[in-house]
Amino acid sequence: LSILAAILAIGLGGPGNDLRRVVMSRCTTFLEREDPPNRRKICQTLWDAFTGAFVGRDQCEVPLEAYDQLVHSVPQKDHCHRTLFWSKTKHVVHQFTQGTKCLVTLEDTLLGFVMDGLTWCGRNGSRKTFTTGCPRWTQCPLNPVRSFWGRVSAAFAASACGNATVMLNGSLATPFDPNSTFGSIEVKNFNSSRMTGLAVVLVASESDSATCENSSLQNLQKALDPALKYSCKVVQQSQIQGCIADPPLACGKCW
Ligand code: N1C
Repeated sequence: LSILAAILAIGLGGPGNDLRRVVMSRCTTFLEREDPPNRRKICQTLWDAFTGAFVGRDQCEVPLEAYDQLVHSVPQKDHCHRTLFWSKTKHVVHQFTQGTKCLVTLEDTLLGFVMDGLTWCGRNGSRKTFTTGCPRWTQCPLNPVRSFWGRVSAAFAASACGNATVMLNGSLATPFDPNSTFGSIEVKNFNSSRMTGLAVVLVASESDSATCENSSLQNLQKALDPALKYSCKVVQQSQIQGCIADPPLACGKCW
């Protein structure tokens, strides 16, 4: 059996095999923590649904719906009152969620965890997966990576319930960018019968004059269903770092 496996590995060698290895190993690592008995089966299903979305397709013609099956094929948990969205604050956000375990971002769920930082695409008429020579984010709108994040972000936002949080970058002139994934996809997929409110944490550094009166935040407020309770608070980056270094016993006591 191992000889057969070796021959198969050589036969399937080259681009794509690495991607499969990374995806499968991240998937099993993630599920180890949650420990469902059938994780190999779940990860194989994930890989099949994932590659089904883009293999054999032109690398600029992968619609968001191509990932519908992937989104529906993996188990999803509810994170009431714990959902954390972000835009242009990725680094501090993930330091925070990993350090405190208080809130949950898309990268703390199976699909986000597995695909974070990866690049992939297919080619017309090829059964292979590629990780180089793929379009960049802005090169064409319907590229496989961008469509993936669009589709899973929509699902993540639609599943949010209770009071959700978003960390925005207070050092920018426009902390709420309507063209970002958060602004163009997540906000539009909030379900106000599941969600009760959105708490904006405007992450500021000492040198900037971030305020909740920023006009882009007024636009965010206008874009929300009036049924959602909106709040905003400026929080210094140093305070978040302090919280990561010394997590409070009760989540929610960081700011
Ligand atoms: O465009 P953005 O931010 O507003 O997207 C962030 C928003 C988050 O709330 C996430 O739920 O959308 C979701 N999301 C990811 O989880 C994610 N992980 C990695 C969106 N994009 C994600 N990436 C990569 O970050 C993606 O490849 C793209 O290049 C950036 C978008 O980050 P942004 O502009 O700071």
